Amino acid sequence: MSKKRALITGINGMDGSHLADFLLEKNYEVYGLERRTSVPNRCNTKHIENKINFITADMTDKNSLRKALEVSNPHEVYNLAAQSFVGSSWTLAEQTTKVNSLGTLYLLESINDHNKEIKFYQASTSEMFGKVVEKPQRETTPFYPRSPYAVSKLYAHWMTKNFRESYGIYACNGILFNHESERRGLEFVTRKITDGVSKIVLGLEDKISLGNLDSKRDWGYAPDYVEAMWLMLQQDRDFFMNNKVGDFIIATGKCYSVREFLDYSFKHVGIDKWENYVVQDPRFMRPAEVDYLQGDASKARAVLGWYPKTTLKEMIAKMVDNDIRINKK
Ligand code: NAP
Ligand code: G4F
Repeated sequence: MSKKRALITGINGMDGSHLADFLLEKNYEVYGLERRTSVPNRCNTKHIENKINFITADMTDKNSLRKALEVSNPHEVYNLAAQSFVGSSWTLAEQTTKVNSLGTLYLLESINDHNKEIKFYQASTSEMFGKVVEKPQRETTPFYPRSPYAVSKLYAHWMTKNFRESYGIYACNGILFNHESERRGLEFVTRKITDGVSKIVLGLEDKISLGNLDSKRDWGYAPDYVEAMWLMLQQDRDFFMNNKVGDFIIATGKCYSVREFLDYSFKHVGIDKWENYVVQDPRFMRPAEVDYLQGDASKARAVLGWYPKTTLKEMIAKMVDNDIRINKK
C-alpha cells in the first residue's frame, strides 16, 4: 500500500517538528512547508532533515500554497504556521492577521480548488476564549479574544468551520490550550523560565525578568498534543461530516499560575525561594491580559480516546534538564 502523504505548514516550529516525528513514526510521507529565511532555521527538524520533503512557500503568498499542494498532493494538511507569539501581535497586528487569518483562507481556498477530499487540521487556540465567560472552557463556551493574535485566530477558526459547512471539506479545528516542550521558542514564558533557571544554576545569570506572574494557564506537553491533531483527522469521513462532530478542545484540565510554574522549575534544581531570582519588568506586561485558561477535553476523550499523558512537573523536569544540557556547552 502506498504511503499516506501529509503536508505540515510551520514544519520547523515546535508543533510542526513534533508532528513530523509522530507522522514519520506512522510511516507517512511528510512534506514540510517552510518560509524562506536568510539563515536556515531547522533547529527543531535537524534530526529528521533528510526524511522531510521541504517546500519553500509562505502563508501570505497564495500561489506558493497552491504549488505546495500540487507538489505534495497530500491526503492530510496540518496548518500550524502562524505568527504565534501573543506579545508581539499588538506591534505586528497586520502581519499577524495576514499570516494567521488570510494565510488560512488562502490554504482553504487552495485545498477546495486542488482536491476536496483532503482532510484539513487548523491550529485553533484557547486564546480565543480570552476574557473567559465560563470555567472551564468547553467547545460550547463563547469566545472573547483579547489580542490581535486571538482575533486573527478566531477568523481562521470560523473560516475553517465555514469551509466545512459550505463545501463539505473535512476541516477540523483543534482548540489547543497552551502546550510546551524542549523545542518551545525562548520568548514564551515557560521556556524563558526553564532557560533562565538553567543559566542561574550554571552561574551564567542571576535574574529572570518577567511580566504578569498571576496569570493562569492549562499547560500540557506538545508531543502529547500532536497525537490529538492526528486523531482529529482519522475519523470516518461520513461520520465526521454527518454527525456534525465539529471541533475539539485539547487540554489537561489543570490550571497553574506563572508563580507555580516558577516554583516547580526552581525546586527541580533544589532552589526553594524563586523570589530571590525573579524581577518584574513592565516591558513584559500586555495591553490586555488573558488571566485564566482551563480546558475541558472530555469530548476529545470520549470521541477520539485522547487524554494527556505527561504531568506539568514531568514536563518541567524535561525542559529544565534539556536547557541545562544546552547551556553547559
Ligand atoms: P511556533 O513554534 O511559533 O511555529 C510557528 C511556525 O509558523 C514557525 O515554523 C514559523 O516559521 C511558521 N511561520 C510563521 N509565519 C509564516 C509564514 N508567513 N509562512 C510560512 N510559515 C510561517 O508555534 P507552535 O507553538 O509550534 O504552534 C503551532 C500552531 O499552533 C500555531 O499556529 C499556533 O498559533 C497554534 N497554537 C499553539 C499553541 C501552543 O501553546 N503552542 C496553542 C494553541 C495554538 P519560522 O520557523 O520561519 O519562524
Ligand atoms: O507563554 P506565553 O507568551 O503564552 P500565551 O500568551 O498564553 O500564548 C501561547 O499559548 C496560546 C494558547 O493559549 C497559543 F495560542 C499562543 O500561540 C502561544 O503559544 O504567556 C503566558 C502567560 C501570559 O499571561 C503572559 O502575560 O505568561 C505571562 N507572562 C508573564 N511574564 C509572560 C512573561 N509571557 C511571556 N511570553 N514573557 C514573560 O516575560
